[in-house]
Amino acid sequence: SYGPELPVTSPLALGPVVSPPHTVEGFVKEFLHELNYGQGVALSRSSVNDQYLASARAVRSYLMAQWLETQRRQRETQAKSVAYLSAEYLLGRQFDNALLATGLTDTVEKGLAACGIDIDVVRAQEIEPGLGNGGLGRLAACFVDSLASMNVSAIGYGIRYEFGIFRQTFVDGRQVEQPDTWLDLGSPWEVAHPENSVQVGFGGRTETYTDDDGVERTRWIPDSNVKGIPHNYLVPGYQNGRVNTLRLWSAVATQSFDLAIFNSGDYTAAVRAQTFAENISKVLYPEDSTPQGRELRLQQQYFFVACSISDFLNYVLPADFDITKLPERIIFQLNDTHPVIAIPELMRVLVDDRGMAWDEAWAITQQCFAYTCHTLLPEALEVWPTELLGKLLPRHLEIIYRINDEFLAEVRKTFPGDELKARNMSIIAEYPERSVRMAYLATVAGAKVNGVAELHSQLLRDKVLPDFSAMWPEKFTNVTNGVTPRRFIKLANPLLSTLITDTIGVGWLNDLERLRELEPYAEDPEFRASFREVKAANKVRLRALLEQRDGLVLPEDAMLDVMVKRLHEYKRQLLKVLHIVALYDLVVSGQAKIEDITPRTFVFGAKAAPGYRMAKEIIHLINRVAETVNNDPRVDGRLAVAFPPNYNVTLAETLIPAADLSEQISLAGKEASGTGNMKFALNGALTIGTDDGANVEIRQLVGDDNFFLFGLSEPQVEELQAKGYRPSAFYESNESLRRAIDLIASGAFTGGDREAVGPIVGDLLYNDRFMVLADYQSYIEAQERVDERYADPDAWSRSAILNVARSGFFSSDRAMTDYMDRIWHVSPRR
Ligand code: GL4
Repeated sequence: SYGPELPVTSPLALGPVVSPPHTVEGFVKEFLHELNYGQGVALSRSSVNDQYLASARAVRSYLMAQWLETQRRQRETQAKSVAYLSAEYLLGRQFDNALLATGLTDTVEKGLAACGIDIDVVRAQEIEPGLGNGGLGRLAACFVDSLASMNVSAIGYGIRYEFGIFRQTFVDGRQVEQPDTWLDLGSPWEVAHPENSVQVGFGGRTETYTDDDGVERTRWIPDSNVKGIPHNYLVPGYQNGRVNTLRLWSAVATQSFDLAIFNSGDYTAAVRAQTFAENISKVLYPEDSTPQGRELRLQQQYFFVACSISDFLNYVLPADFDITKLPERIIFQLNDTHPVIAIPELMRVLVDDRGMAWDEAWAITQQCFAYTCHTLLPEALEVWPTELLGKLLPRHLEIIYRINDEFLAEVRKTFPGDELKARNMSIIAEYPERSVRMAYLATVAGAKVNGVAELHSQLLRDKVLPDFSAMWPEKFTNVTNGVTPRRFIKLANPLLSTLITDTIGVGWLNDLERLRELEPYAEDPEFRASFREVKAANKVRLRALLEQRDGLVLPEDAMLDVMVKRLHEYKRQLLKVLHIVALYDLVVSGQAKIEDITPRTFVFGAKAAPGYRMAKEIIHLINRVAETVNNDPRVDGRLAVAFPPNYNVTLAETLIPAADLSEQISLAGKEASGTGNMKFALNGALTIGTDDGANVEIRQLVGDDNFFLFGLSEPQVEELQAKGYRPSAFYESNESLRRAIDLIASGAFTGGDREAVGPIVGDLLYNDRFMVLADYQSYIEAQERVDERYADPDAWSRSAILNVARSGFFSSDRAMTDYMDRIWHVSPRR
């Protein structure tokens, strides 16, 4: 099992493992030890990287004792645990988070200073582990943080991608992807345990045989195997002594597999086998919400869930555990459909490997899984062709068929004579090709199914899984997403955190509803002034960062209007572009005097999936608009557009606290929740947004006066769609919109090149799947209300403060409480 339990005869084992002393001297000693004996360098000769690695390892050593103790207690109590299964964890930098959790920030700063080292230089050396695409992966990271901070027994399982989300660069305004070599300079936060590797099979065939008791059984004979090596990441709770585990798997070739080929003399084939194995954890698929259905992706999914289930059953549970009691010890939470193949895998293990009867195994499996759906976009709902699945995982396909047969029998009993219903609900789709609907499989097997915001859960029930919710209404529930206040308030916004603590005292960081106590201060001129000072200082900090990071020089004293998220048509970055172009047009056509325009700096951050053509065109257009607007003397710097490349968690932590306005402008019904929207509100930005995802709940909580709502509602979207949506009608009838589109189409931003903008303009006018043009006028009017409010600094500050005070609900601690109550039925440890 994990953790070095020394033999009792060792003098070192006589006491529990203890942390180094929490003193500057204690840290310095540990740091120098790591530097000298870990890195093998003297302080005087050490590089910044040496110093970073040694600091990180020194800090990690403070967590180790708590980690070992957490596991010891867990073995002792055998409490029910949560296993979060997620193909993505977008962790962000670890160093400051570990310092915060251990309360060592000042100690380490002083200790490093005593060694002549600036902690900021060390901090900047860390490359964040970008093992996720966007919201879904970041949510997983927030959840594991909250579980540890709330003292819940939990383990995160995922994949240790050798290359995380690509590094985005711009060449002539176009996105160019670079590999994310995050492991190159060392990875001090992980502990690998190759000796605890797990073997995972692929391919081959199944056969039936009669066992010693005369029972007919099935076994799977894979034709290849790979080995999963666990890498433990420590997940510290916020100053509570608990350290949970995030276990990420990397794939390597198995020896037996190599040897057979080596012995046959085919050296190159042996190397190919090695490559096959290592490819599995090589790279994160860079698509958010639009999976490509590639074979390697299914291999990744099966690889990590098979490793994780084996790990839990064989290492985490005691050797003598009564497997029929499994639901008392574990709930596997499926983060979207990516890990859903875990369902037939657990069935296979129980029935084939452990000899359990099918019905009993199925009853257990149904209690051990719950499924979270994170998107409604039809193109994002994973389906796997049975041909592919059967080739890669023949036994699992058989199991899925049997699950489906028994399920359809139940459907026919529930809806007698309704064969169409049975066909619609079948886990197996017949068109356009025979395939497995992973969301249906998860719904059939899962104890609970949840969406990630009220509206989304409602639409999930009504639009995506209506027959299932009719059959099992009690299976469906909602848990609105949340974000960790440790990273996204305390670490990201230390000045605001200090102001809050000075005002309402300590304790709010793990009881975020306490931000309510700030409400009366929204009326206090002195507090408002302090609040504005914080915002101004955060803007200064952002300016410095963007100048140093990207050579971007932002104007001073402008409203900071921010849209950061993945580039996707449904999120409607184009609507934001149209607003900017319309303002620009007002100025350059002389319709408005530049002095009458509210100075605004627009900031974009967005990566496009490398194969998503339209998204990449939009990135190019944004960069071209930025170039034109920023360099036009008529604009005089009062409007500016900044698009720093490679938006990631680290940049978010500086960007969000500086924002005045948060752009959450997806077409209603398309953004499942959003979590950036929550981070902005908690950091005192006002939202301009549609009635979509968690925006709905943000608006309800902060109040209509403190939120700029615009656009069609979801039912109105449906209605317009049904009536037949003609974007060109909006173009023709709206002068400002027409001028903006014409200006883009004329090549004004692309050096006269009209072809460069052809695909975008054509799509807007003749397709516009996400109704940008339909919402344009409403958006512009909402932006005018933004300008009005901004012109009154006291009114603006009041609204911003109320956003902070009323957004405590969006702590991921609250989300975890909801999961515990509604889905997991576990409680925090004392
Ligand atoms: C997403 C949703 O698009 C996003 O709205 C949501 O906040 C997030 C976490 O629930 O999940 N779904 C996928 S796929 N990627 C996401 O970011």
